[in-house]
Amino acid sequence: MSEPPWWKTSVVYQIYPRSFCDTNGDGVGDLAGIRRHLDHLEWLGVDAIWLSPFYRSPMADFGYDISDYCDVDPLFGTLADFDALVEDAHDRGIRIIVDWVPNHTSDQHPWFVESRSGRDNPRRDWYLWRDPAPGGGPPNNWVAAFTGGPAWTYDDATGQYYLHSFLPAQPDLNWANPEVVEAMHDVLRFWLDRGVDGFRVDVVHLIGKAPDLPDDPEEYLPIPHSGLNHRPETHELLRGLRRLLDSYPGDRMMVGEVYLLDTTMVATYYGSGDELHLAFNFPPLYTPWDAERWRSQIEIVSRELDPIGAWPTWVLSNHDNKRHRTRYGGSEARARAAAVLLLGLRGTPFLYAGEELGLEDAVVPDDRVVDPGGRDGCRAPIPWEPAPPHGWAGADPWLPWPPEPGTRNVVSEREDPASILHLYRRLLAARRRSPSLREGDLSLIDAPPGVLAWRRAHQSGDERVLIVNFSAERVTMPPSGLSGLVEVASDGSGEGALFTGEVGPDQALLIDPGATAS
Ligand code: TEU
Ligand code: CA
Repeated sequence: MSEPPWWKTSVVYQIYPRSFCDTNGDGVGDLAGIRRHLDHLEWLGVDAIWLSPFYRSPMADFGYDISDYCDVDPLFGTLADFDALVEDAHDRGIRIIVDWVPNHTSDQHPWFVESRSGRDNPRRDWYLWRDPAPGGGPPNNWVAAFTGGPAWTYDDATGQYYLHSFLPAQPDLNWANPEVVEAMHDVLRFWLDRGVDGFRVDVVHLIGKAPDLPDDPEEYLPIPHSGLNHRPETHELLRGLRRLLDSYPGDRMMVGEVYLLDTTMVATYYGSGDELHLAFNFPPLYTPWDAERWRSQIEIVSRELDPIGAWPTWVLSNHDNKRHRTRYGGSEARARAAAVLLLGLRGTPFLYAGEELGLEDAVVPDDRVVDPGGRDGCRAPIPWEPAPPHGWAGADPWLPWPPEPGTRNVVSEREDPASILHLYRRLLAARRRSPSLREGDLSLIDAPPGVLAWRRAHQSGDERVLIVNFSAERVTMPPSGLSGLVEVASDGSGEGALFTGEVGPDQALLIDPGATAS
């Protein structure tokens, strides 16, 4: 029986570097701040870290607009800081996944500066330049994310438009040009040679484009750049990337951000085991706190992914969306139950830094809004200590603190065994103990309305049962002979005792059916 690859059994922790910890007093988190807090991540028990971009960038999209893929922005530190971080993380058994943004560069990237310098420039074709439509105006009807305006900007000097699926400061690369493919493969080699374990690949479904760039059908227009989606060209490019990763030793992986809100489409990006190792599947992230809606998401994922041998991923929060505690109405009890849900499902869970503290979004006053996409609230700084400046280096952080930093911070919650932070730690420890939680099958079991229950089973015989009460009522599970010990309870109550059959309002339980009271 062969061991599954690490990325199937890992819990991944996403760090947005700007918001994690500032060590030099400029109000922006840095690589040294991440390194300083590796002990927190080791204590928590995560297996891998995904770092959002720390590359050289003019920061029009806070690092998702890259002007040098192979260097660290001075705001975050140096390549030496990065190497030290990788080494320290690896010493603690924590893997490093870096963000890679293949669809677009910054307009300040030397490639684009050259490309726009003249129609005859050898790099002209590295980006997507087109003449105005007959009669003037943009070449097609595509709409850009964030602005909602045309995905094309006119360049006076050369009399053509360039394509940008996001901000005008983020021109799309032309992946139909083999020189672009080779240059971007070189970027991957640069980081693979530095020892990274994998890549989180930004909007990877957008890299292949229809050669004639046809208009989007009218019904797609409200969804930015949807007409570019789901191109056969992308799948061919992904197979090339996969071959590159597979040529390195040590199970290097890529998890793709396939921002298509349709699991059937997302599934195709796994190929036949020759494209993405993992793909984000966002419909669950956009599913409200509702048992029936979640049941349906779990069924869809099993139906679409299991038959093709694709391993699921689960995400409740990230740097692009309101934190799930905030989305689910703000109750900590629900955030706790959501932790049991996320860590009890079949697949690789992704935690977003701060969710282990039960953070809510910051309230960002109008005069402190900085993100063109309105995503500042979830990017609030992480409070490490009770007293201001909460373990940051002094200067006001670039965004306001999330609510209640004086109590909702790492030091205070570590001191309190009843905190949500300790709940996350117990759940991560339970996953490490249990092959069924890490890699077992999932089958839904009978539960009262408003409640989801499922069994995880591993070929070794190891089993766990999970029950999540989405409702505000106390419920009794059907008398199906379900017994065992409560291993983890979202509110901490009754852990180590026999399961009584009762589940409290907003409560979630992890039960070990094989265990008996000692
Ligand atoms: O996000 C892709 C994406 O589609 C989102 O921008 C989404 O439309 C929006 O956030 C919904 O609120 C990725 C990155 O995660 C994001 O941070 C970048 O801004 C974007 O790509 C461009 O690189
Ligand atoms: Ca700093």
